[in-house]
Amino acid sequence: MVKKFTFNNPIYTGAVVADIKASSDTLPYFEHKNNSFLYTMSDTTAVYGLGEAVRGINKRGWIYEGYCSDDPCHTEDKRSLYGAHNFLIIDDKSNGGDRFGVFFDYPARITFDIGYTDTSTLTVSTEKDDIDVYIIEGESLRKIVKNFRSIIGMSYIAPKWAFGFMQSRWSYFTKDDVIRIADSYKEANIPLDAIFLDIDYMERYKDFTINDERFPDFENLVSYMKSRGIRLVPIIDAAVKVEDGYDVYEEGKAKGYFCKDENGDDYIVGVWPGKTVFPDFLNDEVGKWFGDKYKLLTDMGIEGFWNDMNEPAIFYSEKGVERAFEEIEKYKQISLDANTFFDCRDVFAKLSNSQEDYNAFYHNYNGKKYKHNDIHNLYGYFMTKSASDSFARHNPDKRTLMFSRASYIGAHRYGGIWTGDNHSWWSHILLCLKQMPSLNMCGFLYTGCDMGGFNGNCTRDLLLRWLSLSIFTPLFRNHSACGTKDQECFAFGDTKDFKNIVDLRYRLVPYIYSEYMKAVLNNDMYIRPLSFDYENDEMAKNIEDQLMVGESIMIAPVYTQNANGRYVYIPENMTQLKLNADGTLTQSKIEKGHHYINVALNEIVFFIKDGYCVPLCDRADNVESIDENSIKLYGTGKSYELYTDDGYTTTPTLDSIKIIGK
Ligand code: MIG
Repeated sequence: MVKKFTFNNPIYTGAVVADIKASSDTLPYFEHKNNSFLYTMSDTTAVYGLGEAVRGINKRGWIYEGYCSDDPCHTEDKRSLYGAHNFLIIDDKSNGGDRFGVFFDYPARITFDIGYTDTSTLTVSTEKDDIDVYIIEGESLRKIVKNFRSIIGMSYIAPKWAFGFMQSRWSYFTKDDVIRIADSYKEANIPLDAIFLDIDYMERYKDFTINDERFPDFENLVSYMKSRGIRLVPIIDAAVKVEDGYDVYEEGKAKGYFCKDENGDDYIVGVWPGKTVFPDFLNDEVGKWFGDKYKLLTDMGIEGFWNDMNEPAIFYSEKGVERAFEEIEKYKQISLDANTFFDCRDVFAKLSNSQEDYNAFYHNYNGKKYKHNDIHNLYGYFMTKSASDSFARHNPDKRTLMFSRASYIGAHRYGGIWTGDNHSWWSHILLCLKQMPSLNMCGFLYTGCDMGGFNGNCTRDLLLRWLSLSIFTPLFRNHSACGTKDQECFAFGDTKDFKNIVDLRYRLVPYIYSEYMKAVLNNDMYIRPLSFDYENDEMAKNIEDQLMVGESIMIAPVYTQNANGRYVYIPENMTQLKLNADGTLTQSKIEKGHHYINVALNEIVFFIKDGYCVPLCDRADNVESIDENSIKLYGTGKSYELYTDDGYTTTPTLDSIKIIGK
């Protein structure tokens, strides 16, 4: 089912956990020459995968990179975002052609030219020819994913409360802000499970510190909020502030735990705290040390974290700034024309996330020195691993929420991811929709986007429509950047419509959690493109704005401004479930074929496959207070296999499934 082909001396990434011997056969499907792998596609070949990337679910026609990048503008011209997810499925089966999965295990920059330079050629290239390539076969698209997932290990499991609604903002600056958010949701009677703390909860952006002035008696705040059923989730940034007297910095410096420049000095870069250093997460001892620091916060009652800036993001480096000033001097000597003016203007802009910097510091990984750029894509992954290993050491019986911005395949075992700094744009509802199934292929199941959009200003209609997708993603978080318009569900006047929709999410939590857990435990996909469920349906194959969610549901969110509804393709007879403006649900039959479905802003429509059921419970104020006895089954099936557990166990099994009948 899976074959491994090793070229020269690849760097070990830990992405694959199964013990697979390298095959002595020649690599099938591809022609291998000059650090490149070439595959010839037919006109009908579809190419799936690449996890968190822009553009279509079928990735054909563009050039992508596996290179973790802090890029806050997710437009179609981008080649990579925060994750490097080098898994593809090539499919031309329904036309009698090939079908196989392929994973390129390579921790540095890798390019996927998928019919961009030449329409019929897929070219995968790396700088060095040291790489492990895995070819994965399977009887169906879904089976190929399962076979791949079985070699990369089981996906991270979030605690059940993290399936509730979560509110974030950069930043809630004070304790009073946090309480105000909770009160406002309470007043609107909108359920809420968590409030996020962004970098301003810290003292001068120093990891593992708390600003006592703005968050006095933090531990009490944590337990007070928990008594109200709401968890606080603080952010942790990758870089550590350079500051005498700051224990994390001083300990790390004394022990030589930070990444070094070529002379062996700590490599200093600028991120939020100003001058910072990078903990060398790839070194086990450093990972353990940094991971143990999370205990400072878990000891105060914190049960979840998000890891940020771990591509790692670099605003500037000390050396880069020196070089830039020298360059600027040159411009002072000449009389600027248009071209030299733009060059001059860019001198500082070019400093951020520069290749010079990524080539200028080193890691100590498995006892060997590596230039950062040679293992670039492992950095965020090992930060997440260091946190997750620490949770397992200190809190082995309870899950801790962990999700990261940067990732590589392998990181899916240690945490979820969110898709980073999107915009409050209509097109970004659709971007999120397309990212979800591709991420599931690569093992990232606990995932979602910043609902409402991170950058830019959100409007009432946009947030309502965004909810119609996000209520189905495991990570269900509203987050927004500093300086943007308030984006909480109570920030747009009347809250009733938001309440009905968020209530529906809670009514769906038994289903969402159950389907997510089954997907994790079976190495399966929670969210799928239609083509994965209806392989022989030529129409379904190219539908990229509808998704399958779990075993029973198909969604078709409205994602365009001013629309009264949308066209939906129904691939087989289904039950249509509609959330009405008054919060009630209406069930009706809908036949296979094309339909225009009216969906007002304050309504949600989704579909249940024939012969299947969806369990819906009563609304609840938070996940913990969901009453499973209130579950009723919708759809034409007779029963539903409900997975249920205490929401915390770290040893879940499929034995926790009970069959509930109508
Ligand atoms: O340079 O911590 O993606 O979610 O709010 C921006 C501030 C740093 C980027 C994250 C975003 C977060 C923000 N961070």
